[in-house]
Amino acid sequence: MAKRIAITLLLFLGFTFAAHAELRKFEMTIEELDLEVAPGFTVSVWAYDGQVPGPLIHVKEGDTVEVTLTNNTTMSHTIHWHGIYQTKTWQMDGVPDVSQKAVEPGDSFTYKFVADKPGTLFYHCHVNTAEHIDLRGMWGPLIVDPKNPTPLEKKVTKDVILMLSGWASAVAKDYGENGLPGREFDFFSINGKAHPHNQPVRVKKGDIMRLRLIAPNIPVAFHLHGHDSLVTHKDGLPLPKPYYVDVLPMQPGERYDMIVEMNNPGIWMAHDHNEEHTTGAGKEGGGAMLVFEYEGIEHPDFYMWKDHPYDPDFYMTESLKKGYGKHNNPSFKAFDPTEPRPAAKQAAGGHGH
Ligand SMILES: [Cu+2]
Repeated sequence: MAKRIAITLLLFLGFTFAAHAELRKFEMTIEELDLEVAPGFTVSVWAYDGQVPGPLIHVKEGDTVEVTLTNNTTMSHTIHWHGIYQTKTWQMDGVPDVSQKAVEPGDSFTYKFVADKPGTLFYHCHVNTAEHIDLRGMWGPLIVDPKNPTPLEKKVTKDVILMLSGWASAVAKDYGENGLPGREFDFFSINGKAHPHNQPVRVKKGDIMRLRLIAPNIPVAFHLHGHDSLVTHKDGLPLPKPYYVDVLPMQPGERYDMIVEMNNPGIWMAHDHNEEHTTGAGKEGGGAMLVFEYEGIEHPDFYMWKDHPYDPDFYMTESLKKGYGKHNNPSFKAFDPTEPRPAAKQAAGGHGH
């Protein structure tokens, strides 16, 4: 009798858990394409789903994630799910010759694991990382919503993902050999585009904005003008004592969540305070920078983005609202250099400032 009750209880618990956790099944490819980081500067990339950053993967803590990766490039690759514990699934950790054989050109591999760590995670290739991460844009965001969000997280009205990275123009077109010798970062970007080729973030007074900062390959000193930011999470984990900053130092691979009360209407710069990261080919005014524009503030004539066409999903804000799934983003599309550029792509890339 006791045994039967125990089994019934186990079945009930199992059902209850299953009712909340879902299987999230995706297909993903890797494509050999060119990415326009800045006008006139393109990089040969291995792009997850043909885009840099790779597609947003947004799931809930406890979900099972199944991704079938197909390698359409000339080199071998993997996906490492950075931050996931992979309890009893270490073979899904994406490290070539350690947890799996790399996925060869033309081959596929299916990753399946439980999203057992909540927060701002990311994924990246783990083959020859000094080239595949550093030079070829093989990274994308993995956002795992916690089962139990903090009270502050529940107040967020505007969610923004910023992936800050460097690029090496000297070896931009040379696949192989990890870009050595000659790899030196001289272009910098947020979400794959150098300022002012990227986008502003539009906010309104009263917004509670969360910045999810991800630094795939450069150290960062992120500075938002006019506001203090409350650092709430480090590498996905809630901090026991959140703290305020106006400059946030980060090392490659790190993620931080900052929550900012948007209480100071204006047009505000935000940038990497490593000054070389605000340059492109040695010229200042480019790189890992962006602007936060408050609704209702008139744009002065001198404002560089006065008539900038606005893309509300450039920082994945709209995609994050769409619910769980894999979200591709046309703004991050890389292109086939042997084919004519589609007109839409040229229009999106050709805005003035
Ligand atoms: Cu790779």
